[in-house]
Amino acid sequence: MATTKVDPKLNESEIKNKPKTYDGLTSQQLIDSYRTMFTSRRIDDREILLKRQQKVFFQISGAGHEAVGVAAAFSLRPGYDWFYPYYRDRALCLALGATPYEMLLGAVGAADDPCSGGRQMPSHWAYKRLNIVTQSSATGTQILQAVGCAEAGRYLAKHPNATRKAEGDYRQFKDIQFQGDEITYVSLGDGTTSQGEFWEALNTASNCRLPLLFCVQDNEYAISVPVEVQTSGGNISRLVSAFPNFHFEEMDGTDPVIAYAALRRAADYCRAGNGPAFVHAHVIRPYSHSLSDDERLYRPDAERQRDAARDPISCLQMFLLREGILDEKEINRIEKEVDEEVQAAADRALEARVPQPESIYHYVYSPDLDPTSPAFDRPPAFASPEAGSDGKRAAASQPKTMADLINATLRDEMRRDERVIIFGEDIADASREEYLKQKLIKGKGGVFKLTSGLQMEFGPDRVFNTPLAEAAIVGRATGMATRGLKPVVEIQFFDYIWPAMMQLRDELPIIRWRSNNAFSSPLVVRVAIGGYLTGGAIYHSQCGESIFTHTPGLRVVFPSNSLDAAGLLRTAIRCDDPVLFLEHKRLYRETYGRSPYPGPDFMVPFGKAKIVQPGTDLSVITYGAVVPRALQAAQKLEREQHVSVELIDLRTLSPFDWEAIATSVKKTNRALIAYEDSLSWGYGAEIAARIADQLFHHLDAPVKRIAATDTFVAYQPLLENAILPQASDLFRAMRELAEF
Ligand SMILES: Cc1ncc(C[n+]2csc(CCOP(=O)(O)OP(=O)(O)O)c2C)c(N)n1
Ligand SMILES: [Mg+2]
Repeated sequence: MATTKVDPKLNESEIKNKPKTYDGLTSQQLIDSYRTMFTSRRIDDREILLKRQQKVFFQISGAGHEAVGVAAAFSLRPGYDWFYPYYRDRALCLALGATPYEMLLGAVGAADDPCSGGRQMPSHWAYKRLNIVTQSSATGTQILQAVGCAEAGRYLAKHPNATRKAEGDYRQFKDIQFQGDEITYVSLGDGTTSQGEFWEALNTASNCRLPLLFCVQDNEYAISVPVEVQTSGGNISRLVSAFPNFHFEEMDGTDPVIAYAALRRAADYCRAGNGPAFVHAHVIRPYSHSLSDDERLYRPDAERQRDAARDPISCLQMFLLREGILDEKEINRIEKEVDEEVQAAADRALEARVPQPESIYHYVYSPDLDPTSPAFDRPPAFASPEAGSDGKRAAASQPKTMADLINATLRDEMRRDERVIIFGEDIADASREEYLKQKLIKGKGGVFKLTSGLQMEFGPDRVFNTPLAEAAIVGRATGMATRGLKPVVEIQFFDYIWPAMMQLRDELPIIRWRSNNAFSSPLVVRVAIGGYLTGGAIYHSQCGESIFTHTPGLRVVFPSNSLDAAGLLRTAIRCDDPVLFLEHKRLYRETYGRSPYPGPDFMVPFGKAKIVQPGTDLSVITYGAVVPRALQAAQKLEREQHVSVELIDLRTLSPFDWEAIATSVKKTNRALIAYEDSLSWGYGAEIAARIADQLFHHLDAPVKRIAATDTFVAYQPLLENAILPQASDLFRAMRELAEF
């Protein structure tokens, strides 16, 4: 371990009186480090014991990683900086201010476990007061969120007015704090550097010079897979060294003095606004991966003993003795105190209240703001054509396409709420702003032009293009929303949403639930979806909405016309939950369902279907681009065979309007669910099952579904027509059901 040289500028008496430091750490800080590191290890040991006694249900340790954690905590500020740690960061969290009792509450799954209220495994840290953000078990998903967190800090420093609370929307419930020179810390293991999201995060942190401190804790194993299999050449520092704007450190992370010096330099670099830092800490993993793993199966004794010789706890103990900072008696006293504290904390935690089964539904969605409530039901205020002789007013009263109204709604919401920011692929007018300023170009504003003109009005820090990386779009947005911003991001085509699937399934929708309401990430993901494009083919025609309605915590919206799109998008932006907003490409510029702009306050609540046409003989339940096709079929059936069809447009798929369906089916006694996605396992399966289950006695015919074939959509229009449900298919299905 290194001892600092004394500053040569000091005079002799100053030198004498100046307390000796060790690369900036005082003796007291080293003693505190020892206490924290020892506490961390002892909590692990206690949990292991409790697991063997079956009093806790999982254990993963921070053993071997204690020194780097404590050093990071000394270099950063709890409740000021932001932290996206991972499960080995027990010592970091203790050093930042989490207590052994809090940690043991997590181990037993207590109701008052501050990390998750017994919902997550232990060592999934989340301490709101310390700005330690909830994390999942999925390795690496925290990294892009940390990028978004760092971006949010920078944005808020530039837009302090955005932090103001406002009545009547999510802002009322979303506190914002920022410091201006804060750092975001994110840690991960060596194996996790293999995840694509890690590289996406490095790229954006580098390109945007974000104050983000990466801390890779390299214990040379990812469960049983050694580092040379994960990382070409076996050293991650070498691979990342070409990223511009970074400060790099690679050091022995088992030595708190060396680790502190490196982390301090890294933190200073970030805090000064120079850009991100990458700290590569070589550590050990003396306790196997977790209690479910036995490393003796893949690591020979000699290798394990080599590691044990570098154990940070015993090394620091020897250092303290050698330097005369503590004697044996004092070390024994600290260890005894720690043992007593951990024992007492464990005893208390074992007595703690457990969560009640009824609580499982708490915090799936915001408890504060219900987007199905009347607060989100606001009538349209159309501009009247007579009201003004100016051309503008007259134009506003003209029927507008869905594309126009989505654009207008985004614009009005951005004017109203400075927390709204928009990003995605190609959504800016032009990233090379000078071309716009010199009026050399008109600007793009989205491949479907839905965001056209927004960058020009709101500037490039509120409307910007991202790299072609869907996980990064959603992950960054999630981090920003955790801090209180309201990202409204775009996924260019539903067919390409899949790189973001980890973020959309394992992260965004469950941040609130898994943190027991300590954190939330309300944001909007707009996605161009669907087929009927004549040539859209496999990769520009997909639906697949049921994959997302199957995810608790996510609201899923699918409008069929301009007016609903405007009203539902506004609700999506103002509500307090994450929303997947599906926009059918074929409907963007359709003549069907155009509407004048309904004004800046028009809202449609979620979970309220629209009766497109009332009827008495059968109920057709549908949404999206099937609505106009079903309407056409229903009108023909009425004309030709006097069958009266009640046509229901669900508008939102999660939540959905069961009451409207039930009321209709009780009246007509026949139900057809029509949707564009492939038939099997689709959205209609759930609706059909519910009808069969709950309305069985009201049915005069089997519940029917009509949907696409169980194939992808083909390019050749003849094939496309055969695959997707057409008005003629809907007509036939309705007629058969009416005749049953
Ligand atoms: C995306 C994902 N894949 C697999 C796993 C299972 N898993 C949990 S930890 C882990 C190894 C992580 O190794 P590393 O990043 O080196 O961290 P360490 O545990 O060594 O500190 C694996 C494969 C997971 N949690 N998430
Ligand atoms: Mg590892």
